[in-house]
Amino acid sequence: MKIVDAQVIVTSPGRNFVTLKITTDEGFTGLGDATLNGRELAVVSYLRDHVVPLLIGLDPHRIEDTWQTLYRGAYWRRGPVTMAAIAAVDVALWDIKAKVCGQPLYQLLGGASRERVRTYGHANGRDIPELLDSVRARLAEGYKSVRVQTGIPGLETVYGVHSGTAIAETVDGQRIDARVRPVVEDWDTGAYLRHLPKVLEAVRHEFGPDLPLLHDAHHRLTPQQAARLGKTIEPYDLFWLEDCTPAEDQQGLRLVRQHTTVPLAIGEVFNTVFDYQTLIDERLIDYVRSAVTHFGGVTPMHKLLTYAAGRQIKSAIHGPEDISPVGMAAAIHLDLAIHNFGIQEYSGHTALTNEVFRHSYVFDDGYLHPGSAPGLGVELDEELAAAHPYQQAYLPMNRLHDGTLHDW
Ligand code: GCO
Ligand code: MG
Repeated sequence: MKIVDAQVIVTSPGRNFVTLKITTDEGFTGLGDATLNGRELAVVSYLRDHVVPLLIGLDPHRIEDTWQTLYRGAYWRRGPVTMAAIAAVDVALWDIKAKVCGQPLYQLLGGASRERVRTYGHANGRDIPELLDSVRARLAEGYKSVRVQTGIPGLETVYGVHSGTAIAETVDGQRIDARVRPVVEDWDTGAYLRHLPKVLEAVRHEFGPDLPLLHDAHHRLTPQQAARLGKTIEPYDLFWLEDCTPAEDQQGLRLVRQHTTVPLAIGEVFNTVFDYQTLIDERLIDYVRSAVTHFGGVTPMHKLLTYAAGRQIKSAIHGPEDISPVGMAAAIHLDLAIHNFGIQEYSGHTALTNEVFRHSYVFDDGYLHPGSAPGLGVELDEELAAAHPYQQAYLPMNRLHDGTLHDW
């Protein structure tokens, strides 16, 4: 079998998604998610200009060799743009292979290790009462585990509790991309460290000790601050504290680990196993958080999770809304198959996104299942995708009161 075509499709049914569609001479097609939030078109160019020409004529069954060709063959390695592009190819080839076998992808990854995939959802509130309402809403949707984020007194807009990505405005049907600028949020670490324990106390008081609670610090603390926070919030029994420090500082986690038993999750900005080496070898984290789509695909994620399993570290594949249903499907197949599964982040997508990307995976009573369709189980409606073209968009940024740029 040969690859005869590879198209990069950009669509914005509410937010931007980049999809690679590979077609073979026998009529099989495979999809891969190449979305990199806020830097989408860099991946589009990487694929169209540098990767697609190399794919034409290759045997789609040679997934490992194609992966190595794209990773080692470029000489320049790693980085989010490169690894998002390679991931899209890898996932599309797995989709094709599984379709050729007539099996859902998880069957090729060893088959199901569980009946269903547990998830956590996001609860956000500008203040504590609003957060409690949001937790109630997630529980009513079926979620059994909830990530809690709130506003902080004295700060206008904070991660998790804002209007989100800045998107191009439309005036009289014309997009005015040039005016798009990142939303700037504000930050005060002291206020956060004082406020978060009160938030967790209120949530525990309202919902009792059994509800698994998660919290994302989004890279904002120094190791010393994270160590102090970990100690303070131990009584509230978090399922995990996520990205407590800037993730690329692997050694920083040693200090955090020495001072607190709060479980730690890290890795959504990582692209390769090398970003995890110290963290896994020294057991400095409990959950690996990479997205299949930013980590080079199913092939390296499977290797990473096997490596992590040797240190009793579990999976927690990144699954916010900026991972398309194609990327979500890849994650859910892996979740079902691997032994050291931890939890799957799942925010769902808008109805329109689910129309553009029709998928076999289902969310039911707080659990996901990939379904039984061959391959990933996702079909792209290209006409509907084309009706919702790319919109320039940026992730927010974050500044202290004096104007200093802080980690977002
Ligand atoms: C998460 C993440 C996201 C990221 C987003 C950036 O834990 O889900 O932190 O909310 O901020 O994916 O594009
Ligand atoms: Mg996060």
